[in-house]
Amino acid sequence: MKLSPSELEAYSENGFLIRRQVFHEQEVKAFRAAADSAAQTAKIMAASADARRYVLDGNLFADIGHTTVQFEHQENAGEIRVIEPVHDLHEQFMQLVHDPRLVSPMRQLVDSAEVALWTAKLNLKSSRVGSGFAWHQDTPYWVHDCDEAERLPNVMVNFDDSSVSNGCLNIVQGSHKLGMLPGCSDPRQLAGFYTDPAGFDASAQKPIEVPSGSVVFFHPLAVHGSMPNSSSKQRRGIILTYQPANRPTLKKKDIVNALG
Ligand SMILES: O=C(O)CCC(=O)C(=O)O
Repeated sequence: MKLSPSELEAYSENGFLIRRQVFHEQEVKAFRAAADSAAQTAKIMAASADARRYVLDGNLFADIGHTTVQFEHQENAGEIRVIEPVHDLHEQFMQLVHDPRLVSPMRQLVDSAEVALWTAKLNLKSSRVGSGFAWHQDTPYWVHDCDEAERLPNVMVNFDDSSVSNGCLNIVQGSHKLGMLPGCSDPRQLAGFYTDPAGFDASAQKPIEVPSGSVVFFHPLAVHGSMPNSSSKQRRGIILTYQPANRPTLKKKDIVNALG
């Protein structure tokens, strides 16, 4: 399960690395069911009296304890876009945190004998209504909570076949080498979190078009984003982010060392 020298070389050159169909069809079916069930749970949580609801750039968010649920824009506000963290909302996702197919490569990418979870985001993108995500790096979200934000590699597990038409992840090849880039300065409330397009070459973008069950490891400094889902097919996936062992998670601040 370890990454080969050529895979490690590709990751350090490109800022990402794809492994196709790592999870087989039965496992992927279970992930899809878990995603749908977590979304139902999150809807109930977001409607509860404990939820703190707010709107940023036209999108409804709800914070329930340490969990943040982000809904789709206005007219599709019944649909969930992101749940973070999601690993403790479903046993299937908790097991995935410890799966050696993710943990073994992560030990190499984090450069640590043992690793812990940093955060886990469920990214849902419903057919026709699923929104895009503008170009961004992850480090600006994390630098205030972690002294080593460059040591927080991601892995996205794709639950559906992912293509440009259903809004697959897009990564700008080599952009992780540019360091932390300036954010945008337009009137959007979250503008500062989106990378200013003047700072990188968007023509180097690579759409991660992969069959379900495939995984993509990517660097926290890699500029990435996605287009809206214009197809009749859903695009669901989870992004798990790891760190050296014995460090607290981003939001709940508990320690979730990976067993795999
Ligand atoms: O779900 C997507 O479309 C992109 C996800 C992403 O870029 C992120 O969660 O950082």
